[in-house]
Amino acid sequence: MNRDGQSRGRGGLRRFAGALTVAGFVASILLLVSSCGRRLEAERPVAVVPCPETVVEGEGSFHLTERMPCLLPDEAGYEAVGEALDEVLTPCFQHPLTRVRRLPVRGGIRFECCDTLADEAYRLEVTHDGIRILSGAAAGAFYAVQTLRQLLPSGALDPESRVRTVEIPTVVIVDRPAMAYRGLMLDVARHFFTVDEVKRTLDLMALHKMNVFHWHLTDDQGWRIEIRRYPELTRVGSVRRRTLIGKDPGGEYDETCRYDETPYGGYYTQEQIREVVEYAARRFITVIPEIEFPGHAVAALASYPWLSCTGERYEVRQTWDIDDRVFCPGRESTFEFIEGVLDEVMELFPSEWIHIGGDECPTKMWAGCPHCRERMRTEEISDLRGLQGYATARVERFLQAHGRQLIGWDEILEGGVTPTAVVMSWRGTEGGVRAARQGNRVVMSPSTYCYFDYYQTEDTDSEPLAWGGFLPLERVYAFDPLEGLDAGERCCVLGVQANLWTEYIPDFDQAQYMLLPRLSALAEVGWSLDRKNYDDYRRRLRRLIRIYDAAGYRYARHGIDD
Ligand code: TNX
Repeated sequence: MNRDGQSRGRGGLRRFAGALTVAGFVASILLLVSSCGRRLEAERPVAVVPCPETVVEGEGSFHLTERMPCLLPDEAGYEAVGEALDEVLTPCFQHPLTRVRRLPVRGGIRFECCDTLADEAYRLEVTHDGIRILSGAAAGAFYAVQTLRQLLPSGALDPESRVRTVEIPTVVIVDRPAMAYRGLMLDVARHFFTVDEVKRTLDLMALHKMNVFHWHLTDDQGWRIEIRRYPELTRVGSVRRRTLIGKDPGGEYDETCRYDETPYGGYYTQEQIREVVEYAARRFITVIPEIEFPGHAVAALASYPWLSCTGERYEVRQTWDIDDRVFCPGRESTFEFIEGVLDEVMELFPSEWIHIGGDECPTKMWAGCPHCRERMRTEEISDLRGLQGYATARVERFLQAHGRQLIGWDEILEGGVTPTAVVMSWRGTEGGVRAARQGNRVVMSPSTYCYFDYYQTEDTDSEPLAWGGFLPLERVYAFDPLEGLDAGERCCVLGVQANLWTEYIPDFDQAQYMLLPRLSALAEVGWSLDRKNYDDYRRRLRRLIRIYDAAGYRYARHGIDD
């Protein structure tokens, strides 16, 4: 280049630059043509998160081309499987595969129902001749598609890729979840997330083969679900006048506390709720709504003052710690209210389970309330905590009369619960262990392993402000939800759940950062409990983040790089 350059005069340089432009033009045409016909090579070894039950790799690969067809059974739910496949392959081919009623001998993707597999189980066979997916029901096929997504070469994940052929390593994967309940809770009360953001959260869950979205819809700081019979809940209860800036000191507030003086609010209309439930169903995710009762109630009390013991007019809460102002279980009107709310909730959510919260409910207001005293007398309740047990049992009877089951945080155990209630254990696993011992069904969600509002690193100065705590990736991964239980009691543990409380998570960018990659570790606890291995997981995780990158998800690097 030097020698050529020296022999050139100014005209030569111009000619050279011109030639470069022409060469650049030709090169880009060539690149375009070649990328259209481009074949992306298979990447090995196969790396799937959460870890499949067995993976047997073959030699060579299957060349999936954009012209190959796909065959889906007519059984219920497979339409959604087809949509999921389209979502996975459209980025690379720019169009979905053609659906056919019969497949040629070679090539293409064939889905089949298989009676001997459980609903969520699947067998994915990639041979030189094609892809065959067997599953107990559509859910299993959906999970096979999520696995297939992770078998694609990196280039195929890029929505700009435009390729004709992708190589997929030949492999036989037999897979099924270790646990039936693989959940994520999102708190939309402390900070609100739009329908679109909620849908993106559901996408994240689907990628990780998670199947229960627990939607925390009400709390002291905001009521986020439209209830037609009680319009003030959203007119008044969905907006707080201002929000605390920085960390909540707890206890008394003084002039050192600063507030963002802009009103903050948001809620979902019933139509939007239906849209989310439908979107989740197409990803084989059940949505469990949570309506907090009898604590975490200030937004409801601000909307209808007659729901509290004193009838005072409150403001929607602007700070974060536990509040004494709770529903009055002494008054009949409180039960009429909660049943009216749950009537509409049950219409919107087909989920068998309805979450009624039950956590952190101080009894201070009840102590001085004549209605509560009267209730204790007539119901022969000896202590104030018994009032919560009474209120919970009443709501449970109401839900059961409508064919639903009550689920609540582990505090519901203190009031004495019926054997049919499902207990969500958050204060360690002890509540869950106790519940399982007495035969209640349990979801394990202890703060020590499942609270994704906690810091991911000890170097908190370099992190966005968080609740506190320390929950690194490795610790999430180490969680054993069955520890300390015998075989009989283990059957009561339905699964695990990650919780994203959002006091200090103001936007969806940060929500993703707190969720990822820890969600993948918890997904592996739920799906692959019997086959966990942290080093192997980290190797596979490094491949999974290609998908995070391609999808534009924001994620933390802690645990990935170090
Ligand atoms: C406890 S866990 C709560 C939430 C907070 C969370 C913060 C539970 C049932 N209640 O109200 O947001 O801690 O980590």
